[in-house]
Amino acid sequence: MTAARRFPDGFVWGAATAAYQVEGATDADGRGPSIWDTFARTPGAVLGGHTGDLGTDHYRRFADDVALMADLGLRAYRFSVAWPRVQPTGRGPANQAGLDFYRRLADTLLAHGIDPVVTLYHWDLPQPLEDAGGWPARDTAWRFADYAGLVAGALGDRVPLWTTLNEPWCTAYLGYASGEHAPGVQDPARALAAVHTLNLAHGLGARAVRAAAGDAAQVSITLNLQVNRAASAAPADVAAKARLDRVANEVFLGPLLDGAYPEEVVAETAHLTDWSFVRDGDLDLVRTRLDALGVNYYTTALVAGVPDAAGPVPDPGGETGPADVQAASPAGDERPPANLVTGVRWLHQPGPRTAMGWVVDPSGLTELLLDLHRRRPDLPLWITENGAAYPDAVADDGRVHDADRIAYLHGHLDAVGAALDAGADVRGYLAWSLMDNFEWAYGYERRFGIVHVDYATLERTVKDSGHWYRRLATTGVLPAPDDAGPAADDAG
Ligand code: GBH
Repeated sequence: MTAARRFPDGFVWGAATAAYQVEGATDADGRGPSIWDTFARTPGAVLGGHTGDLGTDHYRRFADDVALMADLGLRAYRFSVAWPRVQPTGRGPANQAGLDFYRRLADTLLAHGIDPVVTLYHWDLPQPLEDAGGWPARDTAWRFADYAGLVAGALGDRVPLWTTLNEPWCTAYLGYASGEHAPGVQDPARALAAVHTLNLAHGLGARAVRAAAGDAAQVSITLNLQVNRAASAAPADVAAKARLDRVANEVFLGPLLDGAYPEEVVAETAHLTDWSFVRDGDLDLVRTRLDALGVNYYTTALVAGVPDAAGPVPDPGGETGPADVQAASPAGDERPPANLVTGVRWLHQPGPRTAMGWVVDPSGLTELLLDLHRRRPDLPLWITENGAAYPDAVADDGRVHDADRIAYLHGHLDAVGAALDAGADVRGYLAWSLMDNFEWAYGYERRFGIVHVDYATLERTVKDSGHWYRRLATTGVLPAPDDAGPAADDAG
């Protein structure tokens, strides 16, 4: 038996949620409508016609939920602030009742020794701002900065780590290109304009947070960086991976870290847009001190080139990928919205999958963390989301035996440990999710929680993975996957 993996002292263990996925109470205390309220009501948009109207009722049950977090030994809770609670129309003065909720939540967390990690935007744009053009419209970046300043003014003394945006890739590409997410637009040119507005919003929002909360405020952004792998060393496959990396990852990392968009991406998306939405001085607005980078990680992708679609791509070696990865992808493999990148084919990856159809591949997490560390050795990294959906159910013994989730978490935490061993500066790990919740286009049909929610009664039941995670959080030592020991946890 190998020695158990011990995480560094001070490594922060926590869990994450997002406002629209858990809060419910969508009409309470002056909240305005968001694009997700509208989208969820669009027939066919969300599996089962589900909405976030009730969520997990976290808005009303937050005190019990915080007590549960404390019982799980968590030291950080990543939640998002619903913009339409703070500014019901997306502009103008703050709705005090909306801010008060987050102040109560933050105070309750702090009273339990749990740090609030606040995400300012996790996809719930006020509907009136969408009506005014949404994320493709430049003005939305300045609206976001105003909103960020209001929240930071109210919570600045209580929040050790701010995140401006959660996964702008999803906002831009799922919201405005594929239309799988709110507002359900299918227009890749507008999606690329949204990318730029989101980058501006980050830069302006980070400055607004520091202006309101003090320059010492720690500000981050959370990205879902794709780990794309080329199917072979053939130039066509390597080039396809590079094109995909640029349009998915570098359009965010480039401006944020290096103050520039990757040059090639303009030519590679010339069939969609001329990028005239980038104006002189914009990149200076985007780039600002980044105190940490949030990494959300779920899976990897395997890609090959399609020479015809991208024009003639020389392939001197004539090498192709192994036969077993040439089969067509089944649904569930990582796929960008149509049209954004040409000449890329997604290949089927063998191996276990979660209920989302995403292949389980922890090695990509080590790789990603080390790539980021090498690129910016001084930039602290946080895992702001990692986790898996499985078809959980409460068993006859009253427990949820989610051994598959424990195995997923164990593998990925071991991968984080490997990155730490190799020098990556990872400060904390926030499991997605604290509890089952509204999984966007999949409604309540996919469960990511380490705590089970019975949607008929809203009763919370700590899953075996939650008990296992408590052992990790309270000892800092990675337990074996079969060491869930609820009995031991109950005793301790
Ligand atoms: C995160 O997004 C969100 O931040 C969170 O709110 C959400 O509940 C959680 O993850 C679970 O979904 O191209 O369909 O084959 C997830 C971002 C982007 C990760 C797409 C997986 C590949 C899936 N996802 N990606 S697909």
